[in-house]
Amino acid sequence: AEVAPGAVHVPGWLDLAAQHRLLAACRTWARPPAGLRTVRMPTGAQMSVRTVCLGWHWYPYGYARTVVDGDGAPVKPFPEWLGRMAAQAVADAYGTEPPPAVYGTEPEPAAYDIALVNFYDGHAKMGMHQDADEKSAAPVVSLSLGDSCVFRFGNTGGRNRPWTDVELRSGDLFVFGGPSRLAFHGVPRTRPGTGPAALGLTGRLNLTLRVSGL
Ligand code: MD3
Ligand code: FE
Repeated sequence: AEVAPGAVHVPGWLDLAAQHRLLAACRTWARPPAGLRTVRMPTGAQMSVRTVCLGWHWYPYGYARTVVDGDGAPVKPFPEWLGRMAAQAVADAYGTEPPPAVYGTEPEPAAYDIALVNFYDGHAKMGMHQDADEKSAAPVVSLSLGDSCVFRFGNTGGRNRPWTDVELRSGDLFVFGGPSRLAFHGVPRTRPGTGPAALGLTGRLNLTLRVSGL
């Protein structure tokens, strides 16, 4: 379903076996060095979500090759299979339509080279923000595992209304390209205990796959 121009939700894109494989990979990436960490904003506030990065390390606000705001270790590599998954996700979301025009130009096909894996416990949330630290307009690919959440998709003008609330469930794909690439968005709450019991995950994981343009 196209929620806004260039913002396409594909419920159940990953079957349970694929969710299991992706979760197993996330568990290995979460281990130190350069593992799961709590991000501290320049204001001093800590994010309630915990994050691990692949390919490039995101910190507020930029990308680095080492965990500059943590243990200093080199960021883990971005695996080729994850890049193929991102390209397939974009193709499946947009179908045979040409990719949406971005800021008045066509996006150049670029290789996905960043993953941000966010872990939400039952209390975690993410405030309304824009993802503007990438130097590429390529679509962002989002994959959800575990508990459902309320995903809030806003507008490009600011963090306030109008917005659309969408339920994201385990296995869902969401692709944000074209005019949606710079929309404000957030996660006001998760729904503890709603994930597939067979997955064996307490909480929620979200992977975003991105093109750094670096
Ligand atoms: C719209 N993650 O990592 S996924 C983030 O569920 C982030 O962890 C949320 O926002 C999460 O930055 C939301 C959906 C999402 C991700 C990236 C986007 C929506 C987006 C980038 C641009 C526009
Ligand atoms: Fe975001």
